[in-house]
Amino acid sequence: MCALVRKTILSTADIARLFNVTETTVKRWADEGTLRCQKTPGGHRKFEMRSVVEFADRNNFEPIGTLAIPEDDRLAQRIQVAVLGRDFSELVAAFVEKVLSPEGTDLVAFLSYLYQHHVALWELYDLILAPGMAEIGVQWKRGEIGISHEHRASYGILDAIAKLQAQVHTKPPNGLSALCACLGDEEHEIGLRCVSYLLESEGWSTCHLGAHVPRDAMKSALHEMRPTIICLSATLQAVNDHRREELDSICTEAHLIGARVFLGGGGAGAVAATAHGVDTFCSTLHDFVTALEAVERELGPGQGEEESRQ
Ligand code: B12
Repeated sequence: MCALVRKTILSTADIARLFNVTETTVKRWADEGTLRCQKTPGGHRKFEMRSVVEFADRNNFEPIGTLAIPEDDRLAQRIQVAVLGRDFSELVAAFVEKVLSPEGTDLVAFLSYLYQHHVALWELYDLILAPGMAEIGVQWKRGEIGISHEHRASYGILDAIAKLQAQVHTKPPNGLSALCACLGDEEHEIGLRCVSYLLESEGWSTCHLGAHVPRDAMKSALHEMRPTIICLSATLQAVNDHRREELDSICTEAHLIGARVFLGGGGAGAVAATAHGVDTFCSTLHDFVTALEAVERELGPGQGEEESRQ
């Protein structure tokens, strides 16, 4: 088993290193009950990563130290150095290695480690998952890996980001909502999943419809939910009449109920050239976060207070 998996359960020394405090302080936190722990039969305190994250959030503590990784784990050491230097190309290489490893079991621990060490959610998605999967696509095209590897990687990632989400810090609900779906016959759904999870972490409520949503189902979901925005993901660059017509009809329907349409993904640029109803194009989640902040400023919970002050 890889060291990063073992580190999901942390020791007193790990926590002390992580928050740059003494072990006595950590023991006090644990004994006071502010930091949840379990005791081994030998009396040693053990901490679950999740409790540590909750504790850090609750108390506004920045994990400024790093977790120790046993020296015999070459990949783990590379990751630790890369995280410290924010060397994303090295992290992408480590990600690809992990995703393609036959065990493939420690992806959650890897992502969780990065998240704990100040790699923001959008950075994880934009700067690691997207280029990592593009690299996997290249390896597949060159015949270096088989289709089973690509499928295993896709489902491994979907599973890992779902599990990571349980550890992600979520802002308080902002009263805004988003409907997320892939455009047309698009099967590439990982990017859309990233979009939904990011929205949730930003305090939005989401309805994730995924891929292959029949047009009628989309329409009824729109009317039922009346979301603030609709997020559509397009990866394929092909722009055919069917795709264009589908996009136009979603935009018309969305505007009828006052929802704004966001379109993103690798194929969004190609679709953009012919789409007229799309309100916002975002090729990255970094841009998406900025666009969401603008919507929140305009329609979010603080908006009324702002107006009454003026
Ligand atoms: C995994 C994969 C698959 C998997 C998808 C599994 C799944 N459950 O999603 C499977 C095997 C099903 C698949 C099928 C196909 N694939 Co494919 N696939 C890929 C691969 C390797 C990775 C895509 C991925 O998941 N990336 C990870 C995510 C995180 O990145 P992302 O999608 O870019 O999303 C990011 C941004 O774009 C953005 N984003 C995405 N959506 C949105 C939406 C909004 C609103 C916002 C704000 C942002 C946003 O946020 C994300 C984070 O940065 C790519 C290679 C590549 N270069 O991307 C090929 C690739 C996309 N596939 C390709 C092709 C051709 C196909 C097939 C046609 C193959 C075939 N002959 O059957 C089919 C198409 C099926 C269909 N109808 O859609 C081509 C597309 C070529 C093109 N330009 O049109 C690529 C580029 C491979 C290549 N180089 O040829 N594929």
